[in-house]
Amino acid sequence: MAHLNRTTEQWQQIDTAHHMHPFTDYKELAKEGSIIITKADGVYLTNSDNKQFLDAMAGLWCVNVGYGRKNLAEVAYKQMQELPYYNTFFKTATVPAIELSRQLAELTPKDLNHAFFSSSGSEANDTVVRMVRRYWDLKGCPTKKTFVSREYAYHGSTMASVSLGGMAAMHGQGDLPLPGFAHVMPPYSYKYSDGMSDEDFGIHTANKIEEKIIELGPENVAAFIGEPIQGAGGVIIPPDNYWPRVQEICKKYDILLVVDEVICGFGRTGNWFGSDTYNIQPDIITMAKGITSGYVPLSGIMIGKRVSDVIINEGGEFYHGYTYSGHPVACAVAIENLKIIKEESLIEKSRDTSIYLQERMKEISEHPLVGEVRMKSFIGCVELVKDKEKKIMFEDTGTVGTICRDYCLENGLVMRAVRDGMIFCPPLTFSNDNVDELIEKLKKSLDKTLEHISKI
Ligand code: PXG
Repeated sequence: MAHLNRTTEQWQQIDTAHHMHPFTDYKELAKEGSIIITKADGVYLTNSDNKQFLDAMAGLWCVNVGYGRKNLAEVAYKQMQELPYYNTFFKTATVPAIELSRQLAELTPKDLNHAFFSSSGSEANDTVVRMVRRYWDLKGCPTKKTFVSREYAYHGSTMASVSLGGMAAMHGQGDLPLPGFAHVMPPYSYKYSDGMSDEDFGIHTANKIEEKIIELGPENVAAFIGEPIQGAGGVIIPPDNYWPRVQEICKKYDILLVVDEVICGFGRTGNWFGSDTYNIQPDIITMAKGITSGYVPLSGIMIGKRVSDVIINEGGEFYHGYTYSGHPVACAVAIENLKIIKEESLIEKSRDTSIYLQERMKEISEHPLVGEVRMKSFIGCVELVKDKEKKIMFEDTGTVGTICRDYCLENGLVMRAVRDGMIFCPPLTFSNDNVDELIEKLKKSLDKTLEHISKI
Protein backbone atom coordinates (compact mmCIF):
# COMPACT_ATOMS: atom_id res chain seq x y z
CA MET A 1 0.00 0.00 0.00
CA ALA A 2 3.05 2.23 -0.41
CA HIS A 3 1.19 4.19 -3.11
CA LEU A 4 -1.05 5.68 -0.40
CA ASN A 5 1.45 8.29 0.50
CA ARG A 6 0.17 9.70 3.79
CA THR A 7 2.03 10.95 6.84
CA THR A 8 1.86 9.12 10.16
CA GLU A 9 -0.39 11.85 11.56
CA GLN A 10 -2.80 11.48 8.63
CA TRP A 11 -2.96 7.71 9.10
CA GLN A 12 -3.57 8.17 12.82
CA GLN A 13 -6.40 10.62 12.20
CA ILE A 14 -8.14 8.32 9.73
CA ASP A 15 -7.56 5.37 12.06
CA THR A 16 -9.27 7.19 14.93
CA ALA A 17 -12.12 8.39 12.72
CA HIS A 18 -13.01 5.03 11.15
CA HIS A 19 -11.33 2.06 12.74
CA MET A 20 -12.30 0.36 16.01
CA HIS A 21 -9.42 -1.81 17.25
CA PRO A 22 -9.77 -5.03 19.27
CA PHE A 23 -9.14 -4.81 23.04
CA THR A 24 -8.63 -1.05 23.01
CA ASP A 25 -9.55 1.94 25.16
CA TYR A 26 -10.68 4.17 22.29
CA LYS A 27 -10.38 7.51 24.05
CA GLU A 28 -6.86 6.72 25.15
CA LEU A 29 -5.86 5.58 21.66
CA ALA A 30 -7.31 8.73 20.09
CA LYS A 31 -5.10 10.79 22.42
CA GLU A 32 -1.93 8.84 21.72
CA GLY A 33 -2.45 7.71 18.12
CA SER A 34 -1.67 4.17 17.01
CA ILE A 35 1.74 2.85 16.05
CA ILE A 36 1.43 2.06 12.36
CA ILE A 37 3.45 -0.94 11.28
CA THR A 38 4.24 -0.76 7.59
CA LYS A 39 6.60 -3.64 6.92
CA ALA A 40 8.52 -6.50 8.46
CA ASP A 41 11.40 -8.77 7.67
CA GLY A 42 12.87 -11.67 9.64
CA VAL A 43 12.35 -10.74 13.28
CA TYR A 44 12.09 -6.98 12.76
CA LEU A 45 9.10 -4.68 12.31
CA THR A 46 9.21 -1.18 10.80
CA ASN A 47 6.75 1.60 11.56
CA SER A 48 5.53 4.50 9.43
CA ASP A 49 8.37 6.69 10.77
CA ASN A 50 10.91 4.08 9.69
CA LYS A 51 11.72 3.06 13.25
CA GLN A 52 12.72 -0.59 13.68
CA PHE A 53 11.54 -2.91 16.43
CA LEU A 54 12.79 -6.34 17.43
CA ASP A 55 9.61 -8.41 17.59
CA ALA A 56 9.88 -10.61 20.68
CA MET A 57 6.15 -11.47 20.41
CA ALA A 58 6.06 -13.07 16.92
CA GLY A 59 3.22 -10.69 16.05
CA LEU A 60 0.55 -11.88 18.44
CA TRP A 61 2.13 -15.24 19.38
CA CYS A 62 1.89 -16.45 15.79
CA VAL A 63 4.65 -15.58 13.30
CA ASN A 64 6.63 -18.72 14.08
CA VAL A 65 8.72 -18.78 10.87
CA GLY A 66 9.42 -15.02 10.96
CA TYR A 67 8.44 -12.33 8.46
CA GLY A 68 9.32 -11.93 4.79
CA ARG A 69 9.00 -15.56 3.66
CA LYS A 70 8.71 -15.23 -0.12
CA ASN A 71 7.73 -18.88 -0.63
CA LEU A 72 4.63 -18.43 1.53
CA ALA A 73 3.63 -15.46 -0.64
CA GLU A 74 4.33 -17.45 -3.82
CA VAL A 75 2.25 -20.41 -2.69
CA ALA A 76 -0.67 -18.07 -1.91
CA TYR A 77 -0.28 -16.33 -5.30
CA LYS A 78 -0.25 -19.64 -7.18
CA GLN A 79 -3.21 -21.04 -5.27
CA MET A 80 -5.20 -17.84 -5.88
CA GLN A 81 -4.61 -18.22 -9.58
CA GLU A 82 -5.45 -21.92 -9.67
CA LEU A 83 -8.41 -21.91 -7.27
CA PRO A 84 -8.85 -18.85 -5.04
CA TYR A 85 -11.90 -20.21 -3.27
CA TYR A 86 -14.15 -23.13 -3.10
CA ASN A 87 -16.06 -24.42 -0.12
CA THR A 88 -16.02 -27.78 1.60
CA PHE A 89 -19.79 -27.97 2.19
CA PHE A 90 -22.22 -30.17 0.25
CA LYS A 91 -19.81 -33.05 -0.40
CA THR A 92 -17.13 -30.96 -2.10
CA ALA A 93 -13.48 -30.62 -1.14
CA THR A 94 -10.30 -28.93 -2.33
CA VAL A 95 -6.86 -30.47 -2.67
CA PRO A 96 -5.08 -28.18 -0.13
CA ALA A 97 -7.72 -28.89 2.55
CA ILE A 98 -7.42 -32.65 2.03
CA GLU A 99 -3.62 -32.63 1.99
CA LEU A 100 -3.38 -30.42 5.09
CA SER A 101 -5.76 -32.74 6.98
CA ARG A 102 -3.53 -35.68 6.13
CA GLN A 103 -0.39 -33.90 7.25
CA LEU A 104 -1.98 -32.74 10.50
CA ALA A 105 -3.17 -36.25 11.26
CA GLU A 106 0.47 -37.33 10.98
CA LEU A 107 1.91 -34.47 13.05
CA THR A 108 -0.57 -34.20 15.89
CA PRO A 109 -0.67 -36.57 18.88
CA LYS A 110 -1.81 -40.17 18.47
CA ASP A 111 -5.44 -40.82 17.58
CA LEU A 112 -6.17 -37.25 16.38
CA ASN A 113 -6.97 -38.15 12.79
CA HIS A 114 -9.67 -35.77 11.60
CA ALA A 115 -9.48 -32.01 11.01
CA PHE A 116 -12.37 -29.54 11.06
CA PHE A 117 -11.21 -26.14 9.75
CA SER A 118 -12.17 -22.54 10.49
CA SER A 119 -10.41 -19.19 10.32
CA SER A 120 -9.72 -18.10 13.92
CA GLY A 121 -8.98 -19.70 17.25
CA SER A 122 -12.28 -18.38 18.57
CA GLU A 123 -14.27 -20.08 15.82
CA ALA A 124 -12.32 -23.28 16.35
CA ASN A 125 -13.25 -23.25 20.03
CA ASP A 126 -16.89 -22.64 19.11
CA THR A 127 -16.60 -25.78 16.99
CA VAL A 128 -15.27 -27.58 20.06
CA VAL A 129 -18.29 -26.58 22.13
CA ARG A 130 -20.75 -27.61 19.43
CA MET A 131 -19.04 -30.89 18.63
CA VAL A 132 -18.50 -31.96 22.24
CA ARG A 133 -22.12 -31.25 23.13
CA ARG A 134 -23.26 -33.14 20.04
CA TYR A 135 -21.02 -36.05 21.04
CA TRP A 136 -22.62 -36.40 24.46
CA ASP A 137 -26.12 -36.12 22.96
CA LEU A 138 -25.30 -38.94 20.58
CA LYS A 139 -23.87 -40.99 23.43
CA GLY A 140 -27.22 -40.70 25.20
CA CYS A 141 -25.88 -38.39 27.92
CA PRO A 142 -27.75 -35.14 27.17
CA THR A 143 -27.01 -33.63 30.58
CA LYS A 144 -23.23 -33.74 30.01
CA LYS A 145 -22.95 -30.18 28.67
CA THR A 146 -20.84 -28.05 31.05
CA PHE A 147 -17.23 -27.14 30.25
CA VAL A 148 -14.70 -26.76 33.04
CA SER A 149 -11.91 -24.32 32.30
CA ARG A 150 -9.57 -22.09 34.31
CA GLU A 151 -9.31 -18.51 35.49
CA TYR A 152 -6.94 -16.52 33.27
CA ALA A 153 -7.58 -18.96 30.40
CA TYR A 154 -7.91 -17.32 27.00
CA HIS A 155 -9.88 -19.24 24.39
CA GLY A 156 -11.14 -16.40 22.20
CA SER A 157 -13.64 -13.57 21.89
CA THR A 158 -16.85 -15.06 20.50
CA MET A 159 -19.72 -15.72 22.93
CA ALA A 160 -18.82 -19.37 23.44
CA SER A 161 -15.04 -18.97 23.43
CA VAL A 162 -15.08 -16.03 25.83
CA SER A 163 -17.28 -18.17 28.10
CA LEU A 164 -14.72 -20.96 27.89
CA GLY A 165 -12.06 -18.40 28.79
CA GLY A 166 -11.50 -17.25 32.33
CA MET A 167 -10.85 -13.55 31.91
CA ALA A 168 -12.86 -11.69 34.57
CA ALA A 169 -12.73 -8.35 32.73
CA MET A 170 -14.20 -9.94 29.58
CA HIS A 171 -16.91 -11.69 31.57
CA GLY A 172 -17.76 -8.33 33.12
CA GLN A 173 -18.94 -6.99 29.77
CA GLY A 174 -22.24 -8.37 28.53
CA ASP A 175 -23.33 -10.86 31.20
CA LEU A 176 -20.86 -13.61 30.49
CA PRO A 177 -19.98 -16.42 30.78
CA LEU A 178 -23.01 -18.10 29.25
CA PRO A 179 -24.58 -20.84 31.39
CA GLY A 180 -22.70 -24.13 31.17
CA PHE A 181 -19.15 -22.84 31.70
CA ALA A 182 -17.27 -23.15 35.00
CA HIS A 183 -13.79 -22.02 36.00
CA VAL A 184 -11.20 -23.14 38.53
CA MET A 185 -7.88 -21.88 39.85
CA PRO A 186 -4.99 -22.15 37.37
CA PRO A 187 -1.54 -23.52 38.27
CA TYR A 188 -0.16 -19.99 38.65
CA SER A 189 2.51 -20.72 41.18
CA TYR A 190 3.97 -17.23 41.70
CA LYS A 191 0.57 -15.83 42.63
CA TYR A 192 -1.13 -18.71 44.42
CA SER A 193 1.35 -21.32 45.67
CA ASP A 194 1.81 -19.61 49.04
CA GLY A 195 4.98 -21.47 49.92
CA MET A 196 3.74 -24.87 48.69
CA SER A 197 6.30 -27.02 46.86
CA ASP A 198 5.92 -27.24 43.08
CA GLU A 199 4.80 -30.86 43.41
CA ASP A 200 2.17 -30.16 46.03
CA PHE A 201 0.92 -27.13 44.14
CA GLY A 202 0.58 -29.16 40.89
CA ILE A 203 -1.68 -31.69 42.60
CA HIS A 204 -3.50 -29.03 44.63
CA THR A 205 -4.52 -27.05 41.50
CA ALA A 206 -5.35 -30.13 39.41
CA ASN A 207 -7.58 -31.29 42.26
CA LYS A 208 -9.53 -28.03 41.93
CA ILE A 209 -10.86 -29.52 38.69
CA GLU A 210 -11.99 -32.65 40.49
CA GLU A 211 -13.69 -30.57 43.19
CA LYS A 212 -15.55 -28.59 40.52
CA ILE A 213 -16.65 -31.77 38.71
CA ILE A 214 -18.01 -33.18 41.95
CA GLU A 215 -19.76 -29.89 42.73
CA LEU A 216 -21.40 -29.79 39.29
CA GLY A 217 -22.05 -33.54 39.21
CA PRO A 218 -20.00 -35.61 36.71
CA GLU A 219 -23.22 -36.40 34.84
CA ASN A 220 -23.36 -32.69 33.90
CA VAL A 221 -19.76 -32.16 32.83
CA ALA A 222 -18.83 -32.53 29.15
CA ALA A 223 -15.16 -31.61 29.02
CA PHE A 224 -12.20 -29.91 30.57
CA ILE A 225 -10.39 -27.45 28.30
CA GLY A 226 -6.92 -26.04 28.90
CA GLU A 227 -3.92 -24.52 27.18
CA PRO A 228 -0.80 -26.62 27.93
CA ILE A 229 0.78 -23.32 29.04
CA GLN A 230 -1.70 -20.47 29.54
CA GLY A 231 -0.50 -17.78 27.13
CA ALA A 232 -2.56 -14.58 27.24
CA GLY A 233 -3.25 -15.26 30.93
CA GLY A 234 0.41 -14.44 31.62
CA VAL A 235 2.40 -17.50 30.52
CA ILE A 236 1.31 -19.72 33.37
CA ILE A 237 3.57 -22.78 33.26
CA PRO A 238 2.17 -25.75 35.20
CA PRO A 239 4.28 -27.95 37.48
CA ASP A 240 5.26 -31.23 35.73
CA ASN A 241 2.77 -33.32 37.72
CA TYR A 242 -0.22 -31.08 36.85
CA TRP A 243 -1.22 -32.52 33.45
CA PRO A 244 -0.83 -36.20 34.45
CA ARG A 245 -3.22 -35.56 37.35
CA VAL A 246 -5.66 -33.63 35.10
CA GLN A 247 -5.74 -36.60 32.74
CA GLU A 248 -6.41 -39.00 35.60
CA ILE A 249 -9.32 -36.84 36.73
CA CYS A 250 -10.83 -36.63 33.23
CA LYS A 251 -10.64 -40.42 32.90
CA LYS A 252 -12.06 -41.04 36.36
CA TYR A 253 -15.21 -38.98 35.69
CA ASP A 254 -15.53 -39.78 31.96
CA ILE A 255 -14.94 -36.20 30.87
CA LEU A 256 -13.44 -35.29 27.48
CA LEU A 257 -10.07 -33.55 27.49
CA VAL A 258 -9.69 -30.64 25.08
CA VAL A 259 -6.26 -29.04 24.72
CA ASP A 260 -6.10 -25.56 23.25
CA GLU A 261 -2.88 -25.52 21.23
CA VAL A 262 -3.53 -22.13 19.58
CA ILE A 263 -0.34 -20.67 21.10
CA CYS A 264 1.55 -23.80 22.15
CA GLY A 265 1.15 -25.60 18.83
CA PHE A 266 3.65 -25.63 15.98
CA GLY A 267 6.87 -25.49 17.92
CA ARG A 268 6.35 -22.95 20.67
CA THR A 269 7.21 -25.19 23.63
CA GLY A 270 10.10 -27.05 21.97
CA ASN A 271 7.98 -29.79 20.34
CA TRP A 272 5.32 -29.74 17.66
CA PHE A 273 2.59 -29.45 20.29
CA GLY A 274 2.33 -28.57 23.95
CA SER A 275 0.62 -31.96 24.28
CA ASP A 276 3.94 -33.58 23.25
CA THR A 277 5.88 -31.49 25.76
CA TYR A 278 3.56 -32.49 28.62
CA ASN A 279 2.74 -35.98 27.35
CA ILE A 280 -0.99 -35.23 27.13
CA GLN A 281 -3.35 -37.49 25.17
CA PRO A 282 -6.20 -35.14 24.26
CA ASP A 283 -9.56 -36.07 22.77
CA ILE A 284 -9.54 -32.84 20.74
CA ILE A 285 -7.01 -30.06 20.14
CA THR A 286 -7.59 -26.50 18.92
CA MET A 287 -5.09 -24.99 16.46
CA ALA A 288 -4.62 -21.55 14.87
CA LYS A 289 -1.86 -18.89 14.83
CA GLY A 290 1.36 -20.86 14.10
CA ILE A 291 -0.44 -23.18 11.66
CA THR A 292 0.16 -20.51 8.97
CA SER A 293 2.58 -18.39 11.01
CA GLY A 294 -0.13 -15.72 10.77
CA TYR A 295 0.44 -15.08 7.04
CA VAL A 296 -3.25 -15.83 6.36
CA PRO A 297 -6.04 -16.68 8.81
CA LEU A 298 -6.57 -20.39 9.43
CA SER A 299 -7.62 -22.45 12.40
CA GLY A 300 -9.11 -25.81 13.12
CA ILE A 301 -9.56 -28.62 15.55
CA MET A 302 -8.13 -32.13 15.38
CA ILE A 303 -10.57 -34.72 16.58
CA GLY A 304 -9.62 -37.99 18.25
CA LYS A 305 -11.07 -41.36 17.37
CA ARG A 306 -13.29 -41.51 20.45
CA VAL A 307 -15.26 -38.45 19.31
CA SER A 308 -14.93 -38.74 15.52
CA ASP A 309 -16.22 -42.34 15.50
CA VAL A 310 -19.44 -41.19 17.14
CA ILE A 311 -19.90 -37.97 15.14
CA ILE A 312 -19.15 -39.74 11.84
CA ASN A 313 -20.92 -43.05 12.35
CA GLU A 314 -23.86 -42.18 14.52
CA GLY A 315 -24.53 -38.51 13.93
CA GLY A 316 -25.99 -38.02 10.48
CA GLU A 317 -25.48 -34.44 9.36
CA PHE A 318 -23.51 -32.14 11.71
CA TYR A 319 -25.11 -28.71 11.29
CA HIS A 320 -21.99 -26.63 11.73
CA GLY A 321 -19.44 -24.95 9.45
CA TYR A 322 -18.04 -21.72 8.09
CA THR A 323 -17.84 -20.30 4.55
CA TYR A 324 -14.06 -20.38 4.88
CA SER A 325 -13.71 -23.84 6.49
CA GLY A 326 -10.72 -25.36 4.69
CA HIS A 327 -10.05 -22.24 2.59
CA PRO A 328 -7.71 -23.44 -0.18
CA VAL A 329 -5.32 -20.48 -0.03
CA ALA A 330 -5.01 -20.69 3.75
CA CYS A 331 -4.49 -24.47 3.63
CA ALA A 332 -1.86 -24.16 0.88
CA VAL A 333 0.03 -21.58 2.95
CA ALA A 334 -0.23 -23.84 6.03
CA ILE A 335 1.28 -26.77 4.10
CA GLU A 336 4.23 -24.62 2.99
CA ASN A 337 4.60 -23.24 6.53
CA LEU A 338 4.84 -26.79 7.95
CA LYS A 339 7.44 -27.58 5.28
CA ILE A 340 9.56 -24.59 6.38
CA ILE A 341 9.35 -25.60 10.04
CA LYS A 342 10.45 -29.13 9.14
CA GLU A 343 13.12 -28.36 6.53
CA GLU A 344 14.80 -25.69 8.62
CA SER A 345 14.49 -27.75 11.83
CA LEU A 346 13.05 -24.64 13.48
CA ILE A 347 11.69 -26.51 16.49
CA GLU A 348 15.05 -28.10 17.29
CA LYS A 349 16.89 -24.82 16.62
CA SER A 350 14.58 -22.76 18.82
CA ARG A 351 14.93 -25.34 21.58
CA ASP A 352 18.73 -24.91 21.37
CA THR A 353 18.50 -21.10 21.30
CA SER A 354 16.17 -21.21 24.30
CA ILE A 355 19.03 -22.66 26.39
CA TYR A 356 21.03 -19.52 25.63
CA LEU A 357 17.96 -17.34 26.22
CA GLN A 358 17.40 -18.98 29.60
CA GLU A 359 21.03 -18.43 30.53
CA ARG A 360 20.87 -14.74 29.63
CA MET A 361 17.52 -14.35 31.41
CA LYS A 362 19.39 -15.08 34.67
CA GLU A 363 20.73 -11.52 34.41
CA ILE A 364 17.17 -10.25 34.07
CA SER A 365 16.11 -12.30 37.14
CA GLU A 366 18.58 -10.33 39.21
CA HIS A 367 16.94 -6.99 38.43
CA PRO A 368 15.26 -5.45 41.52
CA LEU A 369 11.89 -5.26 39.72
CA VAL A 370 11.83 -8.91 38.68
CA GLY A 371 10.08 -11.48 40.89
CA GLU A 372 10.76 -14.41 38.60
CA VAL A 373 11.47 -15.34 35.01
CA ARG A 374 9.58 -18.45 33.91
CA MET A 375 9.90 -19.98 30.48
CA LYS A 376 9.56 -23.12 28.40
CA SER A 377 11.50 -23.12 25.15
CA PHE A 378 10.29 -20.04 23.22
CA ILE A 379 7.55 -18.73 25.51
CA GLY A 380 8.08 -16.96 28.80
CA CYS A 381 7.28 -14.20 31.26
CA VAL A 382 9.30 -11.76 33.31
CA GLU A 383 7.10 -11.11 36.35
CA LEU A 384 7.54 -7.55 37.66
CA VAL A 385 6.84 -7.19 41.37
CA LYS A 386 6.70 -4.59 44.11
CA ASP A 387 8.85 -6.51 46.58
CA LYS A 388 11.23 -9.11 45.21
CA GLU A 389 12.27 -10.55 48.57
CA LYS A 390 8.79 -10.84 50.10
CA LYS A 391 7.17 -11.83 46.78
CA ILE A 392 4.62 -9.00 46.88
CA MET A 393 2.94 -8.11 43.60
CA PHE A 394 1.83 -4.58 42.64
CA GLU A 395 -1.62 -3.59 43.95
CA ASP A 396 -2.40 -1.42 40.94
CA THR A 397 -2.18 -4.41 38.61
CA GLY A 398 -1.02 -3.61 35.09
CA THR A 399 0.31 -0.10 35.59
CA VAL A 400 3.97 -1.02 35.89
CA GLY A 401 3.69 -3.61 33.12
CA THR A 402 2.32 -0.95 30.78
CA ILE A 403 5.05 1.52 31.73
CA CYS A 404 7.69 -1.12 31.01
CA ARG A 405 6.02 -2.12 27.73
CA ASP A 406 6.14 1.53 26.61
CA TYR A 407 9.83 1.83 27.48
CA CYS A 408 10.47 -1.37 25.50
CA LEU A 409 8.78 0.23 22.48
CA GLU A 410 10.82 3.41 22.94
CA ASN A 411 13.93 1.20 22.95
CA GLY A 412 12.87 -0.63 19.78
CA LEU A 413 11.60 -3.83 21.38
CA VAL A 414 8.11 -5.33 21.16
CA MET A 415 7.04 -7.27 24.25
CA ARG A 416 3.53 -7.78 25.51
CA ALA A 417 2.54 -6.81 29.05
CA VAL A 418 0.03 -9.14 30.71
CA ARG A 419 -0.85 -7.46 33.99
CA ASP A 420 2.70 -6.85 35.31
CA GLY A 421 4.29 -9.72 33.42
CA MET A 422 6.49 -8.94 30.43
CA ILE A 423 5.88 -11.65 27.88
CA PHE A 424 8.28 -13.00 25.29
CA CYS A 425 7.21 -15.37 22.54
CA PRO A 426 9.66 -14.72 19.67
CA PRO A 427 9.67 -16.17 16.17
CA LEU A 428 11.31 -19.62 16.19
CA THR A 429 14.00 -18.15 13.95
CA PHE A 430 15.39 -15.92 16.75
CA SER A 431 19.21 -16.20 16.82
CA ASN A 432 21.64 -15.82 19.73
CA ASP A 433 22.36 -12.29 18.46
CA ASN A 434 18.64 -11.52 18.63
CA VAL A 435 18.64 -12.86 22.20
CA ASP A 436 21.53 -10.51 23.09
CA GLU A 437 19.60 -7.58 21.63
CA LEU A 438 16.46 -8.57 23.52
CA ILE A 439 18.33 -8.80 26.83
CA GLU A 440 20.14 -5.50 26.34
CA LYS A 441 16.93 -3.63 25.41
CA LEU A 442 14.89 -5.27 28.16
CA LYS A 443 17.51 -4.40 30.81
CA LYS A 444 17.49 -0.80 29.68
CA SER A 445 13.67 -0.72 29.77
CA LEU A 446 13.59 -2.26 33.25
CA ASP A 447 16.05 0.36 34.53
CA LYS A 448 13.92 3.13 33.04
CA THR A 449 10.78 1.61 34.57
CA LEU A 450 12.39 1.45 38.01
CA GLU A 451 13.53 5.04 37.71
CA HIS A 452 10.04 6.08 36.55
CA ILE A 453 8.12 4.38 39.35
CA SER A 454 10.49 5.54 42.07
CA LYS A 455 9.46 9.11 41.13
CA ILE A 456 5.71 8.41 41.46
N1 PXG B 1 -7.02 -19.88 22.16
C1 PXG B 1 -5.85 -19.37 22.61
C2 PXG B 1 -5.01 -20.20 23.53
C3 PXG B 1 -5.43 -18.10 22.19
O1 PXG B 1 -4.29 -17.61 22.65
C4 PXG B 1 -7.47 -17.94 20.90
C5 PXG B 1 -7.81 -19.20 21.33
C6 PXG B 1 -8.40 -17.22 19.98
O2 PXG B 1 -7.86 -17.09 18.73
P1 PXG B 1 -8.35 -15.92 17.73
O3 PXG B 1 -7.68 -16.31 16.44
O4 PXG B 1 -9.81 -15.99 17.65
O5 PXG B 1 -7.85 -14.63 18.28
C7 PXG B 1 -6.25 -17.39 21.32
C8 PXG B 1 -5.88 -16.02 20.84
C9 PXG B 1 -3.25 -11.31 23.76
C10 PXG B 1 -4.03 -11.99 22.69
O6 PXG B 1 -3.65 -10.20 24.11
C11 PXG B 1 -4.03 -13.36 22.60
C12 PXG B 1 -4.82 -13.97 21.63
C13 PXG B 1 -5.56 -13.20 20.76
C14 PXG B 1 -5.54 -11.82 20.86
C15 PXG B 1 -4.78 -11.19 21.84
O7 PXG B 1 -2.27 -11.83 24.25
N2 PXG B 1 -4.89 -15.35 21.58
